[in-house]
Amino acid sequence: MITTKDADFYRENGYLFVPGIIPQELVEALRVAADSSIERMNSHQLETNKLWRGEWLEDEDRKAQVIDAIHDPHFHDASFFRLVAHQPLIDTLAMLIGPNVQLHHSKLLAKPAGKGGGFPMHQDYPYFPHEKHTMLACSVYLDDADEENGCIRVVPGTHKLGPMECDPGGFYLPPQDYPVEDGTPCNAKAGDAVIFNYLTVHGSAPNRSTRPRRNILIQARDPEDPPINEFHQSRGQGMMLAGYNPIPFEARWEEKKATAKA
Ligand SMILES: O=C(O)CCC(=O)C(=O)O
Repeated sequence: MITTKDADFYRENGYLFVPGIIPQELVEALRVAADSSIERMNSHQLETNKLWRGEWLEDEDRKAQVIDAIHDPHFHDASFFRLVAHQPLIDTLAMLIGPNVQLHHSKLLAKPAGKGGGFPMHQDYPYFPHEKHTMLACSVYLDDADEENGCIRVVPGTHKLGPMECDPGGFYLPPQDYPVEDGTPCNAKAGDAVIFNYLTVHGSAPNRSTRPRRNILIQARDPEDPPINEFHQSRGQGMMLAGYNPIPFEARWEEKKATAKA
């Protein structure tokens, strides 16, 4: 469980490192679930390589690099559901968001050894903008992560800058102004988490090691922080992780129907 001092650190810096939040037994089950879920997708001819598009990469690297990703893996394997329902993790999110915590989506990422791609520096805000900026990502590591295998890097305090202008090529910051190497590396052990606000600038380098780097991102918000657009829809979106939803979904639907008719 984090302390109020940790929560103050998050509010000041836009990120927080939380050691040992996931027990090793669950981490091991998640590693198996990660690899088998990716294999199952591929065996159904479903592409899992979701390396980011845009001109931030040389063509040669784009061909060589891979980032396997599965959105909402809790629909693929029950171990992922155990993760989003893990009480110490939920308690931690409630310390940062408030007593009511709502799931937006989750995502499994796997950077394979030697060829795992990176992420250019970016804010998550453009993908799912909300009015009050309560949205955060809780990145849980399934492998030890360091600079060699492409741990996440953050730019502390950038959540206070508000939404920033993106590169015309995509929802990332101009790579010449925001090189990944300038971010603060968040080295972590398997079972640790790195939490960051969706306005905090972050990214990661490719995996140049002989070890995989797998993690799961859980994106959550205060249910009273409405989305600005409906761009990002996800299965399971809106599930309550802590507390209750003061605005029932049905009320939003009715509101939408009334707006559409007017
Ligand atoms: O886990 C990482 O290396 C970065 C992931 C990320 O930035 C994202 O999915 O938006």
